[in-house]
Amino acid sequence: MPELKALLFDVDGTLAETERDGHRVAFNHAFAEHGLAWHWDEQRYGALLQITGGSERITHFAQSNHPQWLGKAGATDLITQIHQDKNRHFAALIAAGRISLRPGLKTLLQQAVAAELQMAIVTTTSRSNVKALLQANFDSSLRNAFQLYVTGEDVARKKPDPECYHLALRELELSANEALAIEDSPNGLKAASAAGIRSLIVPSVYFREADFTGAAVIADEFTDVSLPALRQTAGEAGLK
Ligand code: XBP
Ligand code: MG
Repeated sequence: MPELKALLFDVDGTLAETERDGHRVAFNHAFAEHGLAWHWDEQRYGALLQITGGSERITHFAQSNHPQWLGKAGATDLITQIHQDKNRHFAALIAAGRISLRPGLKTLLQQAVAAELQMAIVTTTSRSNVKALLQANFDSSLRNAFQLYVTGEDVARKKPDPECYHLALRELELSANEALAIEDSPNGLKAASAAGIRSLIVPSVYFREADFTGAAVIADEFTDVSLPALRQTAGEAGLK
């Protein structure tokens, strides 16, 4: 039975509640900055999370709600610009301390460092967003504990496609059953499962009622998770 060698962490919703209070707010700032009377309230944003990737999400919204705007010359470039501006607003919100880490996360990371597990970030958000979040919330020793960062810029297809997880396994030279993915959403679970990796699911606010069939472990918060218990439960589910 293979030994658990690595924890692969998703970012948005998993490390912190970045979606509702961070990205959503930042998208709205960017829309206003571009003179667009678009506003994503909490409920609408929850539905839009089915579409992963910030620029993909804006494009999908425009296709469904503002097709004429999308048909204009230059709309694609404008979406790229709005997305970049959204990420600038997101970084400012993070730097202002508006988003805290999910409870219990740091303790689990410290336990994993002490156990000499490998740790990686496997997200399809932009690299700049990951850097902003980690810079604001982790000291250098915890930041350095992640030996690999796979982000949206590194893949052609975002979650639920497994490409990011395949890439992480290749880079870490691990087989799927030596790693555990830590995710908050059905799209994240699908991505990990499609790569053959088992998941610990810590649902974020938008996914409290979601279907996580196939997860190895489901916990409300990291405070309910300890590394020894995780190893044991994951072991019962096939890891050791
Ligand atoms: C993250 C996403 C991202 C964020 C916004 O998914 O879907 O699009 O919402 O970030 P996951 P960007 O947590 O599964 O990686 O605007 O940088 O895409
Ligand atoms: Mg997520």
